[in-house]
Amino acid sequence: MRQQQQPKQNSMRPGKWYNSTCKMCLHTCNTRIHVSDTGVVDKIEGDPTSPSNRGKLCPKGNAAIMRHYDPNRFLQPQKRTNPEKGFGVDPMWQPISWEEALNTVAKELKQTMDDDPRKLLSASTNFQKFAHFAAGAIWNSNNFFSSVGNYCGGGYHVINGIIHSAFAGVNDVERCKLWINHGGGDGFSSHLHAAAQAGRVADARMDNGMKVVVVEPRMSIGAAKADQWIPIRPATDKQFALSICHVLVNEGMVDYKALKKDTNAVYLVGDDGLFVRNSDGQIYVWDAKANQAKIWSDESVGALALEGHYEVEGKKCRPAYQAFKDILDDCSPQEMEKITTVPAATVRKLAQDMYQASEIENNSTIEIDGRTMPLRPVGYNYYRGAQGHKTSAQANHTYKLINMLLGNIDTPGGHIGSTLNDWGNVDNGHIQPGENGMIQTNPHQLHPAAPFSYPPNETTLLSYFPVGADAGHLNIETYEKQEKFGMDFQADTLLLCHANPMWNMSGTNPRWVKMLEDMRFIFSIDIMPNESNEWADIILPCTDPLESWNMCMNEPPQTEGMCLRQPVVPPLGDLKSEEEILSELAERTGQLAQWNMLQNNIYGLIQKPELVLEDDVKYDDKEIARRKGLLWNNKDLDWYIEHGHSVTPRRPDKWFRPWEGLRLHFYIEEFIVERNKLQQQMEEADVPFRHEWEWDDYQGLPLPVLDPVHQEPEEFDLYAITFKDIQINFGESLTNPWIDDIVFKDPVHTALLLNSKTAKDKGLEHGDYVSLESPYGGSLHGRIATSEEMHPDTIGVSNALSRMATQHTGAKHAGGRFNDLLPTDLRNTDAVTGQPETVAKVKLTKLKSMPTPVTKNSVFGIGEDLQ
Ligand SMILES: Nc1nc2c(c(=O)[nH]1)N[C@H]1C(S)=C(S)[C@@H](COP(=O)(O)OP(=O)(O)OC[C@H]3O[C@@H](n4cnc5c(=O)[nH]c(N)nc54)[C@H](O)[C@@H]3O)O[C@H]1N2
Ligand SMILES: Nc1nc2c(c(=O)[nH]1)N[C@H]1C(S)=C(S)[C@@H](COP(=O)(O)OP(=O)(O)OC[C@H]3O[C@@H](n4cnc5c(=O)[nH]c(N)nc54)[C@H](O)[C@@H]3O)O[C@H]1N2
Ligand code: SF4
Ligand SMILES: [Mo]
Repeated sequence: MRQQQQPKQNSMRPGKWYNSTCKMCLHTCNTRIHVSDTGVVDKIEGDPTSPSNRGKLCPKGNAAIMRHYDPNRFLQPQKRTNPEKGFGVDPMWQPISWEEALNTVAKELKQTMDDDPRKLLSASTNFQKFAHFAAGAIWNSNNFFSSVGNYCGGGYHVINGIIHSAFAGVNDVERCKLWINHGGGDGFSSHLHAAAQAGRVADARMDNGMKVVVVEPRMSIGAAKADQWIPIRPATDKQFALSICHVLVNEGMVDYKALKKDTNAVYLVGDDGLFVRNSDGQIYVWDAKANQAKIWSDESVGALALEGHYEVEGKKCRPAYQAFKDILDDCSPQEMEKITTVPAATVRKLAQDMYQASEIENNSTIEIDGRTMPLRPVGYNYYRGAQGHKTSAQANHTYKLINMLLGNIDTPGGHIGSTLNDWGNVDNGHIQPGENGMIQTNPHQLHPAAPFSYPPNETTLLSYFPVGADAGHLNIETYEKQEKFGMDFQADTLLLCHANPMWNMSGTNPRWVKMLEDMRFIFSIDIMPNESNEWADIILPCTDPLESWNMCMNEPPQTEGMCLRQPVVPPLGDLKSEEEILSELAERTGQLAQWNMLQNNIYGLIQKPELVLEDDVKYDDKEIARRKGLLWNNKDLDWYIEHGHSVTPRRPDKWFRPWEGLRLHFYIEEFIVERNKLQQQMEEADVPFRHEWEWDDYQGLPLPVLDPVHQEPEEFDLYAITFKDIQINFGESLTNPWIDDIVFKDPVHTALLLNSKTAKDKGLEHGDYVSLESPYGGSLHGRIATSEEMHPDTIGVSNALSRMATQHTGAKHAGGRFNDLLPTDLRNTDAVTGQPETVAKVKLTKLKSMPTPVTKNSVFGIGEDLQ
């Protein structure tokens, strides 16, 4: 690794540095914050002692100063005095005391709880305070009202949890030689600790000659810097990955040894999709030497068969690998090219490059910490763009299968599981043994499963996704179609805490507006106005990250350890921390013991009796932070204040092959088992929508079936995609002047991106005004920027063009909200995981001029930067 640089002290007055942790995205880069002797925060730098971000921050990290001093921040509790609610309607906030604010909210919460707790919807989504995700559960509600974690990772987290009991996946950058980024910005612009990974990837390319290949419809930052950009038609990612598998399998470019030893690819699967078992429940494999079936653990097996068709216990069966090979017969690169538009030769070459880089042929090994392991320096990395589609479970499974065929899962150089936070304790591993020699699957990374119920208890239909999580967008479906879904209650209370569901969820704005209009009571715990809390009846203003305590660690790649956040300046107003507010509300409603129990369990404090929160004490942010630090490494706050963090390189035993001796799930039998169970439950309860449930989404191995987004009427001939970028944190950072300064000068973020030839074919020119309409009633408009750097079937809509908030004077409105274009129906929802489709089919119409702005904040003029 290159030499670490010291932070530079530009334009700062004399003052003091504090150790802290960034919170401009959900990750946890270590920072140093400088406060002048006059009490002004005038610099934020990366902490050079951090093995994670090594003294570096991304542009968002530095811009935290501007968020802190944002004149729009909420500085005291407020109540709405305008009874009328609506998009663009001034709530006429009036300052009130904390007593009045807390009592009002507590009274309403109590009423809802006594009436029917299911009527409370909760959008509480602070990843750095994971217990707050369960805020609704303080008042016994299981109804989650957000697409956080689901829009991006509905399928991703489930499959990571099933395959290697992990939350995310990341390539081993220190040893990787060929890094594939498929629909994700890792190492360049987004995903895991972007500021930390950008430096590591750059080092790996300079120092180790690592090559990068990017597969996506848009020339992203990563694609522009990569050795190869493979433009792909949106939402055909699964088919692309299956064609890679086809080449690897049919050309014998496979780590057979790893498949036989480390996976269940040798287990025999029957035509019913279940493994063939003996009367003791033990699974059979085929011994090709003895030419007979044996139990998986039988030491006399001479040669494990990966291929062939057999009959065992009266059932026709084949090894899981053979079942996959049979599926791949229909997935040749030539066939898949018709769908993906990626030339067959490109696929073949990439598969060959990956195999060569994998060092399977040389049987390469490496010794780390006295442990000899295979070395597989190639990783197939992917995220939201590749996985955010209807058959998401199958898509994610395919990407894992590529990695499994190359024998690189959790293996040095390869594709490694990254955990969320190891349940707060450095000694926790994340792997448990499961049945029949396999690892225990762990699909519920975001939300525990809910027991089956009809009528449904959850507005997200949570209990209909036994391996999935909260499908936030379904809130609107179950609200609008109560009869169809058999809903016997209607939500009327909304808790917003660090949340912006009105920006983040799919479905047209008027639909969500109608739902919010029907709410009896809405309250928000936030630092500033956004699309959602402008509907609130009460605002409970909280301290921001420069004014509060926390101790956190969020899916760090390569490292582990707790990161301290401490107040560096006093609160700008009459503010309380989120912890204080939630504890006050819990106490006033008689739920304090419940809240402390949730925090004990979710943060893992129950692992050390001395750290367990007591039932009847209100804990503030400082005390929770202190206990989280003690849980990790027995260090108290004074130690953390001095050191800033306990981040170290990740312990190799947790990082590499922590499941050694167990088998990974090449074949996911659990999907078939859960599908059968759910089918039976729905049948017995006579659930009316069971015939609409997409049972075919459940597959033990992925199929090349097309997602419904490709079957929209022909006039919708373009695929609209959205994207983040290194300087953007969703929509939220787009009220920050430093961020705006770099975003709104860039055509990538101010225009709708269209391929030059496509534009010409449609009679359009660079800078023309256009509208986009989706088959689901949503539309947006803007000016196009033409470029060779877009797939010809794609139109790109940056997150910068999606703000609608009217109560924040800095929110710049463009021509709509991308998510208005997206469907919310069951047809476009993965029936396994609840993942919604995040690509929209649209038709494009040329406009004579830009429509009249709908609000005073509209910035349609931003397109002028194109000229
Ligand atoms: N800078 C930054 N980093 C972040 C965040 C942030 O807001 N900003 N948020 C964090 C969070 S919560 C998440 S979930 C992650 C998300 O991290 P990513 O998944 O890396 O981010 P996205 O921009 O959502 O999607 C990645 C890419 O997919 C492309 N894409 C869109 N549709 C398709 C498609 O159909 N196929 C393919 N192949 N590509 C497509 C987009 O052009 C985009 O470049 O990032 C985390 N890190
Ligand atoms: N069009 C489009 N839609 C998307 C995405 C996309 O890229 N494009 N990304 C999807 C993904 S990956 C995700 S995870 C979601 C994210 O969806 P969002 O809910 O928008 O996530 P955040 O930007 O984290 O912001 C939530 C709100 O928290 C508030 N906030 C910020 N800091 C604090 C704080 O310290 N305390 C409190 N109490 N509040 C604070 C801000 O008002 C902010 O608006 O959106 C999803 N939806
Ligand atoms: S990657 Fe996230 S945590 Fe790191 S500096 Fe950027 S915004 Fe902050
Ligand atoms: Mo996300």
